[in-house]
Amino acid sequence: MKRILSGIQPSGDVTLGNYLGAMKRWSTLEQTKGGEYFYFVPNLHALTNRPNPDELKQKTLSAVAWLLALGIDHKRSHIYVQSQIPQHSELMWILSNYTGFGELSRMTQFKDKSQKLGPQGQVAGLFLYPVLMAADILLYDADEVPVGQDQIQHVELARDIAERFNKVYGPTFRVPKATVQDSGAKIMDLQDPTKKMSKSDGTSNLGCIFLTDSSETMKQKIIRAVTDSSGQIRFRSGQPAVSNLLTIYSLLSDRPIEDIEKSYHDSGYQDFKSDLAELLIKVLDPVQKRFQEIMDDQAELEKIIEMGSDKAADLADTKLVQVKTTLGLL
Ligand code: AQP
Repeated sequence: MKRILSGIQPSGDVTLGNYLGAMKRWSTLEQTKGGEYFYFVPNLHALTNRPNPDELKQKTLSAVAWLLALGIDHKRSHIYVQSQIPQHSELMWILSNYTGFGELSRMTQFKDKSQKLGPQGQVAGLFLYPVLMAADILLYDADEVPVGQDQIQHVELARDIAERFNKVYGPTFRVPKATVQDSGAKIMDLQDPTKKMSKSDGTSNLGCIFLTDSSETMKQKIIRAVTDSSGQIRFRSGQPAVSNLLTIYSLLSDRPIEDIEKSYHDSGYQDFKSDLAELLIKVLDPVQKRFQEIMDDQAELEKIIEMGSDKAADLADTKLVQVKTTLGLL
């Protein structure tokens, strides 16, 4: 049976980019494809930012709650939290010996974040992040990893590591493949459409819509989103801001972009944005309500996490024992 695995980091509040670029598809996959599904919260990855402990705990619980609120069924998918399964870290150490320093230095996300954070933020964890991600994937023998565009390179590294290991020791890991959707794999910042919408940019960033934003805040962010100078509602490479808004509209409404372009052929940006804001609020309102209900019953939420983590830990343990035996580790 095909195994599908993906995760959402608790490095900030979940964004519209996370939702439209990756998470929306996860629940659809669960419903339409025959397979085994693994959705987890990689909270160890979030340590690269040295988060406040209370906030990290809260964001981890919220991330699981969003997975559930967005329609992932904990009875059909394994939902778990990375730090509860120590095998992730142990496999990471093993795999780090099959990963080149040069390979890690070339990771775009490492380069971008290093630049953004400056020397103080350039911790070894940031450098090794893709190896931990490879362990997250290879530990469960995932075949497919549905991600946004920014994570393709990391999944490809996991693939290279698996192939390298298998070549030396014989078939040990399934070789994973990143899958991305045709449209919306990179939702851009509403204030700077040359930049990816990112949760770690912080809640004060007007260019990033968080799923926790109030209807009024969402509306303001859409209305104040930058546009292009042509005044036309067209999807074109020279119009990154409007193209991004059209992509968001299309994903929220499940309508093709050309269809939306036709509907707004004679309209101005103001009408288009106002309709987009209304659509966004309509789509997210029921999800926000479900999220709140889940968060209000923390005992139940923790029970779901415990159950999911227990099951995932069994699978992880079997795999790690296999790897350790292969390597001659007692
Ligand atoms: N802007 C985006 N457009 C499309 N997809 C996106 N993803 C993230 N941002 C966008 C996808 O969402 C999934 C979960 O992301 P993650 O938690 O693994 O972290 P990330 O990729 O590093 O995304 P962020 O939100 O920008 O987090 P920070 O700020 O901490 O780096 C992934 O599949 C990702 O591709």
